[in-house]
Amino acid sequence: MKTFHNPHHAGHAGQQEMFRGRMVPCHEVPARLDYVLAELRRRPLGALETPTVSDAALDAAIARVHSVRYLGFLASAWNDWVAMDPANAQRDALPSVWPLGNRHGFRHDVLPHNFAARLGLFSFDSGSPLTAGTWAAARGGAACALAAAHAVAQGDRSAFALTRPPGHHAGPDFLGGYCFLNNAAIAAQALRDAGHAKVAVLDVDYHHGNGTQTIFYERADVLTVSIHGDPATEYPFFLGHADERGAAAGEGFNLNLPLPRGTGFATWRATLDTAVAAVKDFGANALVVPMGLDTFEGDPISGFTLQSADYLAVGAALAGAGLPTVFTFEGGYAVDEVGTNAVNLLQGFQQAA
Ligand code: OKP
Ligand code: ZN
Repeated sequence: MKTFHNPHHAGHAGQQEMFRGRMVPCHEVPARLDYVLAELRRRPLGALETPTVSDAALDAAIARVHSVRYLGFLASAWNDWVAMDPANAQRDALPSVWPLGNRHGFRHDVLPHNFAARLGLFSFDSGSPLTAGTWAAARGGAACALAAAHAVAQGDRSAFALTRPPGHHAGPDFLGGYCFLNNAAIAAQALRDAGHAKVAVLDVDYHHGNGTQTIFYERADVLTVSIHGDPATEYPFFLGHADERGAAAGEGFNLNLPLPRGTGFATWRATLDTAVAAVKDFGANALVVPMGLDTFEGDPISGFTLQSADYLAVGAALAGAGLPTVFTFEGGYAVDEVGTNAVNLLQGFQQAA
């Protein structure tokens, strides 16, 4: 399989995230991607490329998933942050005030002039620093997702969008969970637009893909499935329960498979079989896999206990869906092992496909 990697990723390098009342070093660091790329050079699965999609095609693909007002905010966010105070050029932008949801009377329709207020309007946590290179990195990642979708639409069995920051927590008009643009959703929509009538998204990251679920929640043409830590105890907490089945035309086209913290591979693997069966029952023509490796036992912020060798079997099980497949790189914070685990999964897929 071809890998499209993001040459702008390292420009997104947050210094710190807010965690339980103090600032801690970011888990989502540039080295994560470098380790995966190094492992792909050691154990090649196919060509390593950077995306060559046009700016116009990229803007159009991003706008299929995200709102105009959110994209306008993101494109000028760093400049607006520095314009607040020149000293901000040395600091990441993090939100500190939010309008909460629709039960609280706060208005979401009026765009505040104050940048800190706008940052709060368009975000849901204080763990996702926005830095000087964030927009270029996120846009470069969307280009990887679009290029991978194009490769698969043109007949490749699979393709890998190797990028950071990750994407699956980003919604139509919000950032959070280290995510700014939803790469998996952009790939899924691009596959739809290339003529695949039914696209499934099977999210195997430890954390529920709330952004992807929300983007497609009322649609019957994109099935979203996610296996993740139970939101009763695990981030992102406020979405990802089993009773969320989709709404309106999308009723029945969302499947959440939450598992308790501490779950090991036997149970996780059986749950993956349930997820793959749902993708097959749906009659998908193409598959997108938001590929988080934070289900690994050694992950510092997660709670499942998969071992490195298990990822070979994960990839083989995903190949069992028998579908053209785009992988997007999501979580995985045990940096030393993330390259091995990612390439194990992709190699397991490729050998079984
Ligand atoms: C992004 B992805 C846990 C803090 C949680 C956010 C986690 C975002 C994960 N101690 N902070 O899904 O891997
Ligand atoms: Zn995750």
